[in-house]
Formats: sequence, structure tokens, C-alpha cells
Amino acid sequence: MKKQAFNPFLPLNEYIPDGEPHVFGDRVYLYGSHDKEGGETFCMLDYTVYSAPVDDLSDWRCEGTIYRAGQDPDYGERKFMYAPDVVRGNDGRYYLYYCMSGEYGKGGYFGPISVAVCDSPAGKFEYLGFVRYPDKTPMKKYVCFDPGVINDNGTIRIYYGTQYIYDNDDDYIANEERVLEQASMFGKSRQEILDTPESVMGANMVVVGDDMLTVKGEPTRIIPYKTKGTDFEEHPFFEASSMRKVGSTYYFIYSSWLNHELCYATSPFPDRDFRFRGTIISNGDIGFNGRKAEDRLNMTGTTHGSIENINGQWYVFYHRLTHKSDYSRQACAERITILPDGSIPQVEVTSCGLNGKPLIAEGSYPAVIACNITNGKMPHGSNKIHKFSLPNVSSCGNERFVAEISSGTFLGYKYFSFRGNKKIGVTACGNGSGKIAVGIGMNENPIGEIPVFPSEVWTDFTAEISIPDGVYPLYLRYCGNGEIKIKNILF
Ligand code: FUB
Repeated sequence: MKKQAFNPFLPLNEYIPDGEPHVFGDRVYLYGSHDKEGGETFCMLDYTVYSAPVDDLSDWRCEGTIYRAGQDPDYGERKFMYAPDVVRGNDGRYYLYYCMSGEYGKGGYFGPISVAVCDSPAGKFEYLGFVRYPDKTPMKKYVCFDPGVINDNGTIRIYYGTQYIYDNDDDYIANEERVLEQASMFGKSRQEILDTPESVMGANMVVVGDDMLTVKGEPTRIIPYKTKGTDFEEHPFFEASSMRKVGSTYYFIYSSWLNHELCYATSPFPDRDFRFRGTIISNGDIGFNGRKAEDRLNMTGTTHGSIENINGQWYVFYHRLTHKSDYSRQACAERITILPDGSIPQVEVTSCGLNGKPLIAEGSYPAVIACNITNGKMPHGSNKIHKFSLPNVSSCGNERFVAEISSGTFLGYKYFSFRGNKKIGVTACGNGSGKIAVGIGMNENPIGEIPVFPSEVWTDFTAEISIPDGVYPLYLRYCGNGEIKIKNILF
């Protein structure tokens, strides 16, 4: 690798959530939505793609804007492009599938699924049409949201849908208020809701022909929407459909009702008999080693992503939240293992991600690569921006830093490799005055303290602290008055 990779692995001013990683040729491409730094709602920017050589995941290259929302003929009230996916068609061209939404998700469920095409995976894509029936009317069965697409040995399968908690109620069709609520939320008629006893909500699959637009038959529901009493009960499907085929097994990756996690289900079939298998990652590490939701290690919100085998190693790509918001999300990735029984043990969020090994504790690192940012009571925040004070990755002009660090705030960096380290510091500013306890084990006593004083400008605060050689998480815990911001950590 030319350099070290860390999370987030794209430039720090880049916000690409909902990532679908795909290896095409000798590069891996990350297709995702495009949030604005400090944006007011989801996906305010046009699709921008990054790619990296499969043998150097530190070397991401911006391929530029590959497609603009304004290219979609429906652009207007719904002007934000949500989570896309790209597949190579049987003609060797690349096809981009996506859906449009208005602010805060409004209208995002109204469909249909749009399609754009390009000769290269790196763009630029041109609008092709929408997923449709043979008579050319739009295919809008169920909820055409978050398409994920695969070319399954020549068969193009689109997975899509969304599902809300209340639909588990047995009697919702008898509840006029809920029927009307669903009709309005999903852009359906009351009659269509009533005529769909299997619910318009749920995870679905439809096959399209070689024109990449025309469906071959009606979509099928791949998981029963009623999850009570099934193995999906604790982690029902919410959104973010993504499919991978590993050997002959279909891996359906999705975001559950819990919202902060990517789960997976497997089947020998593309359209039925999926069994829930587990959580791959939570952006608050909930569930990892039994961690409870109230002990989440970050503010949580949506997450969305998938798995990909890159140069013989499997990874999960997901996104984290910044700016106390669900609208400024950044791409992160971790190594995963698919065990011989097909299971994927949950992995923790780290700072070293694609690096494949711990970061070297030398020089300086941006403080925002913290994989854990918590004050001990971090909230969940789907489709919102929190207004109250809490520590967060933030920005001002060209600077990115961890902001609103008050007494008790804890930053975690997993993992660093220490060798001969005798000094550690931070570049900080703010009105805070106190100390930063330095630890190398979550529950162990600090190994030293960095004193910090009020400063209106970025100032380096360092302390002589001997760190034993080895690989450890680095923990920084602020204790003092007022608030500080930290821009860099220094070795
Ligand atoms: O990025 C907009 C929406 O947020 C996606 O479509 C969902 O999957 C969620 O990540």
C-alpha cells in the first residue's frame, strides 16, 4: 500500500453513504449516495464515485460526478437521488439503478426505479429509463426503494423495498387510519393497500430482461413481512437491500428496524427461503460482544452498505454519522470473515478499517478518525439533526475536528501499533480547561494525562507518557470545565 488507510477512507470532506462496493476489472468502485457536509437533508449532492486498485485500498481516486440528479426526467419536487447500485449488464455496459426523493425522504417511496447507463464503471452515466412492464408503464409494485442489483449468471435481479414497524400488526388492513397513512406514505391508492394483503412493504425481487428495464414477471416477496415468531423477529427488514452471491449461496444484506446495523440472511435461492443469520456491523457497535443500545459507542442513525471480496479478502462497507446529523454520512469499511458454515461474525467499527493492520503510532493523525465518540449517553438520530450539545465530527471552512467535547467525553482509536512511544498530544482549542486521560484499554486505568488550557487558536498540548510497545486501542477521555475541540492527535 502506498500509504496507510483509515476510517473514513475517502477525503475527510467527502460524504458518501449507502456504499455499494463492486470490483470491476482491477479496481473497486464505491457507488453511493452523496451527502453534503453539514447538509440539511439526505443526499443533497450528485453521485460521485471513488475507485481504488484492488491491491491498494489506501489509494482512492475520485472519478468525479458520474451522474446528476437533473438528468432524471422526474427531477423537480423529488430532486435528491437516494442509495444507488450498479451492475454490469450482459452487453458489458454498466447500469445504475436508483430512486429519487424529496426532502427528509418525502416522496422517496413513490417510485419507479430509474436506470442510467455507461460504457465504463467510472461514468459518466446517461439516463436510460425506468423499470417498467412490457407495455412500458412504470413498474411500481410494492415500494420501489433502495434498489440493489446483481447479474446472476446472466439474470438481472433487482432487490428493493422498505418496511415499517407497524406493519407487523395483524389487523392493519382493518384499521382505516393506517391504511390511509400507508397510502399517503407510499404514494399508493387506498385500494392498492387493501388489495395487497401481503403488504406493500417488505423486501422484494424482480427480474429484468436484457434491456435492463423491462420486468420479466411480477416481483416476489423474498422474506415474509410478518416477522413475529420467525428468525427475523429481532432484526426485521427495514431498507438498504443489497445482494451478493457467495459460491451458490445468496447473501441478502439489509438494514434492520434497529437502523444502525447491517444484517444478513442467506438462501440457496434468489427469491425465497431466506434465513436470518446475524448482524455484520452496527455503527454504534451495538451487539458487538453483547454491547447494549444504551451503551452505544457513537451517535447512531441509518446505515447502509454491503460486502465485497476484494483481492481475496472480504470487507463490509457501511457509513458513520457526523455533524450530529443523519445527513452528513461518511464511508467506512472493515475486514470481515465468512466462516465455513457461511456465517459472518459481527465486526467492530475501527479507525484502521481497510488498512488491514493497526495504524503506526507516529507523526500526527486527524482526530476525526476516532471510531468511538461518546459522552456515555449518545442518542440515535435517524432522519434528523440533533440540536443539543454532544460530541461529534464537525467542520468549519477547510478544517475537520471533533467538536463539543465536554467533561466525560471519550474518543476511541482502534488500533494503534506502539513502539518506543514516550510522548502523546493533541491539537486542540476551546474554552475548556482540564486534562485528557490517555488509556490503552477500555476498563484499565489511564496511563497518563495531557493537560489542556483555554485557547482561541489551535494549540498543541503534549505530555510525556511512556506507552508499552504493542498493539492497543488508544482512548482519550476529557475531564474538565467548558468544551474543547480536537483537530489532531500527535505522537
Ligand atoms: O441516503 C438516503 C437513505 O438513507 C437511503 O436510501 C437509506 O437506505 C438510508 O441510508
